[in-house]
Amino acid sequence: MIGQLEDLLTQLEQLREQAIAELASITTSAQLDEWDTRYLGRNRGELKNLSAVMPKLSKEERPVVGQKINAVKSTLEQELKAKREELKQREMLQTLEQERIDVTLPGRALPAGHMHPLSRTIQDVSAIFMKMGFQIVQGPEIETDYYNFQALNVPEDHPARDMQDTFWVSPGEILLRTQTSPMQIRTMKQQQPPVRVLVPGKVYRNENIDVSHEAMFHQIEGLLIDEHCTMADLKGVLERFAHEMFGPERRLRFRGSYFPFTEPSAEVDISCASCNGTGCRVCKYTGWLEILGSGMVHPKVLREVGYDPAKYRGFAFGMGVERIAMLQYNVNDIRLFSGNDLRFLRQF
Ligand code: 2NL
Repeated sequence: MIGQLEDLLTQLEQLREQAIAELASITTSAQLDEWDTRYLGRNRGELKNLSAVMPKLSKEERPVVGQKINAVKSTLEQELKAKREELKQREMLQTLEQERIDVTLPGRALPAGHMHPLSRTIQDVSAIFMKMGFQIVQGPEIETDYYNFQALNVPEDHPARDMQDTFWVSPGEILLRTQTSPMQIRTMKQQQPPVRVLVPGKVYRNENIDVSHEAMFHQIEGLLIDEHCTMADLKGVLERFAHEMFGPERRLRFRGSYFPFTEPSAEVDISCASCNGTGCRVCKYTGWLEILGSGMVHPKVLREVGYDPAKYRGFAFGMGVERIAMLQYNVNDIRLFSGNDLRFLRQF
């Protein structure tokens, strides 16, 4: 029996040496897992196999072999733990090496977009009037007949009220606003004078589409109400606007006109920038370009919003944003603004 015992102890010692020798050549976690199963595996591990003889040993032999098994097991477990740590460090270094980035490389530029030309024009016009104390307000595009027509003194038989010219949501009642003035009516009903507002926004008219007409376009309307407001104030404000917008050398011309909501009314032209007023193709040989419509707010409109026409006066004006942008950027077809052709848009 003694011979057998020594044999067993030698086998255990050899197992230890073999396992440690193999460990040295292991380079991956997967190989290490295999090693773990082969030597320390609870099911068919080499150490477990050698332990199987234990029940056959004598009472005296058992603790000797048991101690040796425990010693080998504990050594191998320690070695395993150390190797795991070593591999982890090595794999980390490898990852760091592989995923190395050059932080000094130039970045990839994201393609930057820019503002739509109509938004630019709205912003330019708004900035000029804001400097003169106007507040920018916006309102609903779906309106009632009352705010769009009745409150603005547009008579029952006015061509604008024709069922053909307006987009009705429910005929005679709800509509797509044909101008931004309904928002000015709402503003006046909400506050007492003085009022200085500028209302940019989309408006809708049932037009035959051509180079200068679209069914949806943009308008900017302005309104000022105060005591002692005269036509001279209207002219001064609009001249200041035209000079800031189109240049100080532009001259202005006020032509008598008619709108139901203003009295008197005037259309405003600026001298043509292409020919300086001498006549060319741009101004159709007139020397002048129409930029907006304007007038003194009709007393009926003032009374309708609850203002006393004997105490308060006001002026109002309206301009088509597309028309202004066409003059500003020399564009010859209104449809380009809503066409979203990038070859057009990228020019701005
Ligand atoms: C044009 C003419 C205009 C107005 C709009 C207005 C608004 C109120 C009262 C009185 Cl609340 N008037 N707006 C006045 C005159 C002309 O627009 O040709 N627009 C493109």
